[in-house]
Amino acid sequence: MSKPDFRTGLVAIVGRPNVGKSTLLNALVGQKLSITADKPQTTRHRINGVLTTEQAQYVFVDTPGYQTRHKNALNRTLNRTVRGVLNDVNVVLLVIEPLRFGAEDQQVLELIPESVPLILVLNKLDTVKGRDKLLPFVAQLAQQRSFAAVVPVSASKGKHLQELLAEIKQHLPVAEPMFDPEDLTDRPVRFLAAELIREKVFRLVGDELPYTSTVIIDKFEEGETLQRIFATVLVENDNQKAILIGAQGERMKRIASEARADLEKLLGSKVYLEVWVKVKSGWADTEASVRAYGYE
Ligand SMILES: Nc1nc2c(ncn2[C@@H]2O[C@H](COP(=O)(O)OP(=O)(O)OP(=O)(O)O)[C@@H](O)[C@H]2O)c(=O)[nH]1
Ligand SMILES: [Mg+2]
Repeated sequence: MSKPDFRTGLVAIVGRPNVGKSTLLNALVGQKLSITADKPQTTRHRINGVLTTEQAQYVFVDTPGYQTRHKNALNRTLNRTVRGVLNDVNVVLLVIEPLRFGAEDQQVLELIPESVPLILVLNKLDTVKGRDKLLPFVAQLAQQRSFAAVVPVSASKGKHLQELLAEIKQHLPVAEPMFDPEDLTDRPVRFLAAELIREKVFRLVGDELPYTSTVIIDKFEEGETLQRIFATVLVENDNQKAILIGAQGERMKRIASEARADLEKLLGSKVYLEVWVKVKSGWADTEASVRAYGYE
């Protein structure tokens, strides 16, 4: 039974690519649910992360970084995901990097309906040298939009997250929780597994592979002590396949073994993981195949 003044609501996390939205979601929820990398467009899906405290349930919605530079079907789909999320949440967190507000940030700001309380989150505070510059920077932004609050944080260092939660809570409606307090996400384990493998591909292959690789789980066999997972990484051409596999299969081995270690942590059991690489050219270019691979 929850308290009579218990609050519950949806909190969208939006911003241009690479500002640290997913790192922030994971830090707020206290579990790695959304993959992160030092590369734009790491996040491809809307992902809910749930934090339940004594007084409130925050349902955070991580979204893909909004950008209009690349214009294929995958990007159109990602941007549509961001716009869709903005219409049915109680609070929006616009994440930016401090002292930096460019055309891409501006585009995201303009998508946010005036009717939703908007909190400006200045992430990566740890990277800022002249903190005295923050005030005039924020004052200037506040001239074009009124923010419910402005909160500087460091997601990766876990700084000032309590202040952020306190600000968010004020804008959540009094309501019963939507999720069981034990639940951290609404995404199935199969999805989280595919994402963890994709993270390793992103991180270990760096810029040699275009951002269009994707992972599908072919089979997930649940056992009492061992989970057997069979996955395929889709790439665009043979050259990318060779890069991903690496000399003597070294790179793929490392991707699979790092993914397996994360999966064992996530599932709390032993994991047998097999990862194959397949060429499927142009998968990110047509709306039909983007949908077929699970992008809504
Ligand atoms: N120094 C510093 N780095 C951070 C902080 N938060 C995130 N990062 C780094 O910023 C990079 C991008 O983080 P992500 O969380 O993947 O960013 P994102 O906004 O979700 O990116 P997309 O999903 O691609 O839009 C990663 O290398 C993070 O480690 C922070 O508070 N301080
Ligand atoms: Mg992300």
